[in-house]
Amino acid sequence: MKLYWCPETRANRVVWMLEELGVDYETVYVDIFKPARSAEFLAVSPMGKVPALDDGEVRMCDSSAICLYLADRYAPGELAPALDDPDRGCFLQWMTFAPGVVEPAVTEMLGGPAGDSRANGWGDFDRMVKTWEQGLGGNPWILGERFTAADVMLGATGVLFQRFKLFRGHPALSDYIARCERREAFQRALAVDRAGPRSLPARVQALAMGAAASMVWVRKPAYRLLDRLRRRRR
Ligand SMILES: N[C@@H](CCC(=O)N[C@@H](CS)C(=O)NCC(=O)O)C(=O)O
Repeated sequence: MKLYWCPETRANRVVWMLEELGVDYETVYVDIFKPARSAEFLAVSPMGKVPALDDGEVRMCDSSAICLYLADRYAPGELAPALDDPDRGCFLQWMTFAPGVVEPAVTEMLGGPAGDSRANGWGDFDRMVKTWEQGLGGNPWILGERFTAADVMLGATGVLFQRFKLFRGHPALSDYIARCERREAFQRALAVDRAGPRSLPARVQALAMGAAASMVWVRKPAYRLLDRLRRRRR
């Protein structure tokens, strides 16, 4: 199995997933900061984005699709509830929550005043956090007592955004993210990332991310205030 990957990207979700599964894989480094993309890679990932997976006859991209595929294929009934399991529906809902709701809600909140929460599929940051917390409902994992691929998707996304301290004031969510981070497979995935190559632009981006993370406490309240003023005017 070949994983097209770059450190400190969404590819870490799949590395974590593969480590949970304990299957053999090799990583193929793609420097996403350079425009060049090999034809071999583009055949697996038409958008030229990581992660992408080549598993013999199966070639696919997108972290949530890959994690779902891997769980169904290599750990059915364990990391993915079986098709006839009543938890299957909820599992699918949470599998798409990270890319469909968490990512855009955070990007919007960090990037500027909010749009229309009713029209936007992700609602807004507060609705997203509330829903995630309610979903956990005091349980260790999103489906209750069992850890699944949905926790890989949510946990990896949570760890990334926790760097921006976005979940301060949400202890249940912070605890959940810390619990994900403590998993041995997560730690192994982190080691894979840390051992990976880093081009100069990647290092610059990491520095910029660090700076943005510390700025967030200035930007966040300012955007919130702007947003409230806008809503009042509507
Ligand atoms: N929805 C995709 C998003 C993949 C994605 O945007 N990957 C970024 C790195 S985190 C990338 O490869 N960017 C390089 C580019 O767009 O050229 C997923 O979850 O896999």
